[in-house]
Amino acid sequence: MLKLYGAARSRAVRNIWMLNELGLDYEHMDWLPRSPETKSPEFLKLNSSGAVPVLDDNGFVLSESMAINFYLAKKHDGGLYPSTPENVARALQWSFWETDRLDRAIVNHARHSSDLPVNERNPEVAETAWKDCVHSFQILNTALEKTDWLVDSAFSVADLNVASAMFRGLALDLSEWPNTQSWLHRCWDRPAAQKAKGMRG
Ligand SMILES: N[C@@H](CCC(=O)N[C@@H](CS)C(=O)NCC(=O)O)C(=O)O
Repeated sequence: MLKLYGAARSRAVRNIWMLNELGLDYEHMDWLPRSPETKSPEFLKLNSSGAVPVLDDNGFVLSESMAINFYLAKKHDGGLYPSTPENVARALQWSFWETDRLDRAIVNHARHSSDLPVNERNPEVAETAWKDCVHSFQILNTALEKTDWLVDSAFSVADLNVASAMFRGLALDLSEWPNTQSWLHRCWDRPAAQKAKGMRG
């Protein structure tokens, strides 16, 4: 039985979306980041950093949300794992790019412009993060000029990994980057994504 550790209000939402796409049954350990459960010795044995998400596939334990999605997409045939080495590499390229350039920026922007209590917000952090986000929205906009999807001609793990990390972008006005905006909504309109979104409460 597959077991996923991590609440939908964490990066685990990416893996919940993937599990939904693949129609897989799983046991959900609905734990928030930094919750007491994630500090238990049992969980620290699975991931010594204490971070979620973590996947346990019958004893094969994996952390890192992007890696978990590549593993699931490869193992279970849902048409989301690219079929050529070049396209696998391209999907990895986009996933690493997202983690490196956008993941922290989009979270920092949300936290320091709206999520944190007003007295904990730092406008300078929000502003720097926004500049990084804008740069990334432009890169995506250029990549999506002539295609609906990031890799090849169909939705894949690449779109899922990047779009899921851009969850907060759904609430932003991205009309300056129309290709990015329409792609983001095209991805999140998928039933598997909507189901994962609904679990965020
Ligand atoms: N790069 C990791 C990041 C994991 C991560 O930072 N998870 C956060 C929740 S979204 C967490 O558990 N933070 C608490 C901690 O690190 O103690 C991934 O994509 O899985």
